[in-house]
Amino acid sequence: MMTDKYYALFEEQQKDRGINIEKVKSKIKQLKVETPSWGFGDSGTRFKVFEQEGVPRDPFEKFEDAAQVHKFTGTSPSVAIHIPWDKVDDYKALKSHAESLDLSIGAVNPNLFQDNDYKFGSVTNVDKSIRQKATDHLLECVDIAKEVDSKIVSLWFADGTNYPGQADFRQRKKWMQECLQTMYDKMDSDMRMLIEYKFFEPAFYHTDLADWGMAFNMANKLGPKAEVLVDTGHHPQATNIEHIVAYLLDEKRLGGFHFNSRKYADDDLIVAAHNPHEIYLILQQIVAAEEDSDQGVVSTAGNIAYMLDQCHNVEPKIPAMIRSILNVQNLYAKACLVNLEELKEAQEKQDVLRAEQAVREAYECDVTPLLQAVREEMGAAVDPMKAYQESGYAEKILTRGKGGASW
Ligand code: PSV
Ligand code: MN
Ligand code: MN
Repeated sequence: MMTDKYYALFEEQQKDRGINIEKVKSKIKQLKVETPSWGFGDSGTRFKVFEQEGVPRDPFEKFEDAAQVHKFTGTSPSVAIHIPWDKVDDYKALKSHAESLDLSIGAVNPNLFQDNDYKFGSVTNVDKSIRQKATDHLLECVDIAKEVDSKIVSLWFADGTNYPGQADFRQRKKWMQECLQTMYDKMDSDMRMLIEYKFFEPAFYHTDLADWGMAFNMANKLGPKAEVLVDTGHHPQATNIEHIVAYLLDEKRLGGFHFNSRKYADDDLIVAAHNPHEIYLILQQIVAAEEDSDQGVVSTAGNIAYMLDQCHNVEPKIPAMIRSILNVQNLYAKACLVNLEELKEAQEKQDVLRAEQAVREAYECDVTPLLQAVREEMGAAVDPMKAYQESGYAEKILTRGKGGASW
């Protein structure tokens, strides 16, 4: 088989570079990336939601579509849910449905932004009864997580203001902490609260958790069950995200990722479509942390919840998810090919060019034969995109018609 010929050559080249290829293969097999239920439904911009044919009509069908992504990639065994978008009468039934499809329910995401009451904030609202309503929803999500055996509740807040003087920053900070503490106290000891930050939108003057430092500080104040979630689309242009990632790893407070790509703002596009090198450098920091001498850093890196947070507005959703998973896997594989000893040596000698070369060289490797071999060994499709496209599933779901679930 052609694949074998190319793989044999690849293996030889990597051995010559001092790479332990069996270790790399086992790391790639362990990489799992969660898909978001909302990425399978119809979505759009504030200008228009374009309805696609065959979109899932309820949470159960979203899981059926997500199962296709996992079936062909072998790399996305869990699905994040968003409440109330995925509200069902019987969460145990949703859990069994997921399991029957070889999936599990991943992070539970509360929604504190789509209710009229939240016009001026949720957990930061000046009105105590609205803060209480927001807290009750957070507690409801902890209960749902317990019911479906999910260990993660993932928080993103739209809270913020549009004008100077609109609200009291310090007061809002205290209210947010108070609400989150109530939620934190209700979580089991093995549960995790992931705190996401974003510097703008929908609020344009200030947001209450504007950056990683604020999320990190909040997590620290709450306790060890709280960690930071890095959404790759939530930074000002030119932010060095890999540095933030390394810092949070070292502080043992990096909980997870929302992967997506963007060109201008929080565009929620297919991860690595625009920024493959940025995602690579982030993953490279993680791979390096996996080899740290501090076991705390190693276990933080090993517990990262990798998730996609994307909306597919004009492209078909299932293949867009497959593409995204493959992109992350591809860049993670490249990151595993950095010769860390060589890099360390170059850093110690302050050899700038050799250090940069060590990081760049791995990025430039074509990992196609490696990934094909890994997929074959995992029992996944060697070419997941092609296999999905030939499976007939896309045609089958057209009977659902238009007007499926939307966010
Ligand atoms: C809004 O910015 C957002 O994209 C956040 O990234 C959340 O994680 C996501 O929506 C789901 O609520
Ligand atoms: Mn996000
Ligand atoms: Mn976002």
